[in-house]
Amino acid sequence: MPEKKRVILFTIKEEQGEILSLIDTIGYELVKVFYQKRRKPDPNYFLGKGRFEEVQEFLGVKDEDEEDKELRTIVEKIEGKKKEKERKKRREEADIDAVIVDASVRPGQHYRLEMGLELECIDRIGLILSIFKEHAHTREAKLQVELARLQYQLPLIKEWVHRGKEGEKPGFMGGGAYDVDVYYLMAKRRISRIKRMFQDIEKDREVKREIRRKGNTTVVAIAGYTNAGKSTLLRTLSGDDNVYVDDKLFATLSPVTRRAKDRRRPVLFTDTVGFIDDLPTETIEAFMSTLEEIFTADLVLLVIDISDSEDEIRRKLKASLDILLPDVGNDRIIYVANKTDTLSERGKERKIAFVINNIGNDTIFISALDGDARTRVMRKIYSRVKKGRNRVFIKLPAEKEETYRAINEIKRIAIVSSMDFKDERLEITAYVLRDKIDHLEHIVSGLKGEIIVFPEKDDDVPLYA
Ligand SMILES: Nc1nc2c(ncn2[C@@H]2O[C@H](COP(=O)(O)OP(=O)(O)OP(=O)(O)O)[C@@H](O)[C@H]2O)c(=O)[nH]1
Ligand SMILES: [Mg+2]
Repeated sequence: MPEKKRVILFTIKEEQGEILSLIDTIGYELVKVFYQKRRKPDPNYFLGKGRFEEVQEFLGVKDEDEEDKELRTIVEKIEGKKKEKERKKRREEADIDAVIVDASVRPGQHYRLEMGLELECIDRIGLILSIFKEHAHTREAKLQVELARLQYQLPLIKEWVHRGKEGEKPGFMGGGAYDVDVYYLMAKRRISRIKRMFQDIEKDREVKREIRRKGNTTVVAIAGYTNAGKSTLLRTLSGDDNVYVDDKLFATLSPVTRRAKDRRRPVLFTDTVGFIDDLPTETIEAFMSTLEEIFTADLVLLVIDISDSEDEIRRKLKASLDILLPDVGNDRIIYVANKTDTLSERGKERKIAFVINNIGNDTIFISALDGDARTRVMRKIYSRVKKGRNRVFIKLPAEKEETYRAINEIKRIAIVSSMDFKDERLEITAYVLRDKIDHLEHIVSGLKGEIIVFPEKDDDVPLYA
């Protein structure tokens, strides 16, 4: 666990639930919230100058203007001493370690906040990255987080290099073990090294993906905003209670893959890192190899927490689609409205209507805690998988050895839904992609079997009886 910091919060957002959850997740103690209603943050101090001075007062830190003022008379000098004493007392009482800012803070602002408040300044992304760091357990996740942190720090370090104030920063880089410019160069070198390592990891993944495809397994990624219930859904779909679930943000960092509970069903589910608003592209890029799992999946379950307010649902959906849609066609997304169990009888109808109007009538409604979710999700997956596939009925001579070799081949190019022996014949029902029909017919005729290809039908009957 990181040290339990005592923090104050700067925000201009009325909605504070998410930042409070982030602070709670990392385990900091929130002492006071400084909220100011304004459209845009102040370019210098984030909050307006007046409000900022109030904070300095609260913290008992010196106001620079006052410091510069020359105290002339004896009375002024005594007053000044008294004030300084009071400040010191306030500073000790408040005992604050850091200021959290619920926004992305620019390097200049970051510098001014740290200097003006004599505190470490942690903005929204910095906070998210600290949580990532705590939750990163695999080697890959650790590298990803390190890369994201370094990329995030670079412009901030640059600001310090620029201002030439090494060693004065209260929190940054844990007290300045290195010269700022040396650190800057080291960070740059480390970034390129990690990027190179990722290229190797990515190659390895590609090979694994290729193997899965050859095995004709449907790969379904579970994506969605953080805390939407993705891992809970993976538990239900796979029947594996060891999948880690937690009411914290970013409980899952590295992808986790499990087979569908019913082993006859060739479906693999991959749970992925959650999305969140306002992540800068460099941070998202650091997690690209994780996101690749989503982008290359056959289908994506986009999990939406519908216990949230309508505004929150809209905001989170937009954040999710901003990441997904450039790389995943909408036809590959299955929208899953989760946590229906949290809705009251009265609220339910309204929420369902809202989801249907805003997300689409193809959305499935589930509670990931309920076993019924599995049937619903599976049904939907199969109806999507069948799109673009034709049902075929095949009869093969059962006694031939070649038949058994052919079965493997058929499984590679089609989804087999049933296989039975009847009158010395093997009867197979399968779903095959249109462009693979010729190949299948070729295999069957080679064995002197029979094949019937049914026209494609868009029904919702589960593939497996
Ligand atoms: N009531 C209710 N709670 C749920 C449901 N699904 C998930 N939860 C709870 O929501 C919280 C988050 O669940 P997770 O499955 O860890 O969510 P996640 O999307 O994997 O979250 P991250 O990995 O942190 O991004 C946990 O406390 C779950 O128990 C649901 O259908 N109903
Ligand atoms: Mg999770």
